[in-house]
Amino acid sequence: MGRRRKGSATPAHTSCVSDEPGFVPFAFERLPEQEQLARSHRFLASMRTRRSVRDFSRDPVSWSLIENAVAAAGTAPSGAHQQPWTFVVVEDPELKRRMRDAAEGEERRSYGSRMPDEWLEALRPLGTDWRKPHIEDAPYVIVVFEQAYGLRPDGTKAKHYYVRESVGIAVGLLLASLHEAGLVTLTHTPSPMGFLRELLGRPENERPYVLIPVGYPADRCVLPDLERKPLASILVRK
Ligand code: IYR
Repeated sequence: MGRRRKGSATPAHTSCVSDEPGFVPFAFERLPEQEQLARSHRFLASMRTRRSVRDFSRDPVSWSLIENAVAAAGTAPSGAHQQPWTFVVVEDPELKRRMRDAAEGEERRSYGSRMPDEWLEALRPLGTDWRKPHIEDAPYVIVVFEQAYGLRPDGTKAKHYYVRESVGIAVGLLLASLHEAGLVTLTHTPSPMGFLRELLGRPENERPYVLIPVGYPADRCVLPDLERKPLASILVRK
């Protein structure tokens, strides 16, 4: 960012050819405009069909789709390129049952007394409650952990930067990749979700960020009738 060669006013990134150690040429393929537009429209049309799903079928999903999606998520930009994320993919039925039990225990308390009326009111259109069958029904549950700090081999801590932002971007790519692969997901944040670290045996520097059941919608699946904000209300051009 704004990196300048010593003793020069020219930003280094104005040229993609560099003989500086630690830098390599960027093999960038510039697309014809027609192709750019076609790809951009195709991606938008696809993303417009993405929905958060709460009723999952128990149909199996090819492991390669999950692996590829996690690999795609791992391409996300991150603070200081520290890649402060771990994706734990759970398929073991017993482990999923224990995650569901723990999540439902917390959610029962949240819906029962911890969430203020305003919050419950905001969630009403989504039709959510304390029951979380998707954690057991979905063939895979991806639990994303943020690495609050790094652990060096000698056990000392390395500061991580922009962890939440970095992991949020990675999760966006993960969701888009799973959607492109013809799967459905739910971005679920059981509250609180500290129990996931212990249940999944993760180290002390990792914090659960989100839990994502992945699979196919159940035959009986219904969705809340929601609309997305129009472009004119989210895009400001100056
Ligand atoms: N964690 C609860 C409540 C919940 C909160 C928000 I913000 C949502 O968008 C949806 C649900 C639950 O998972 O039910």
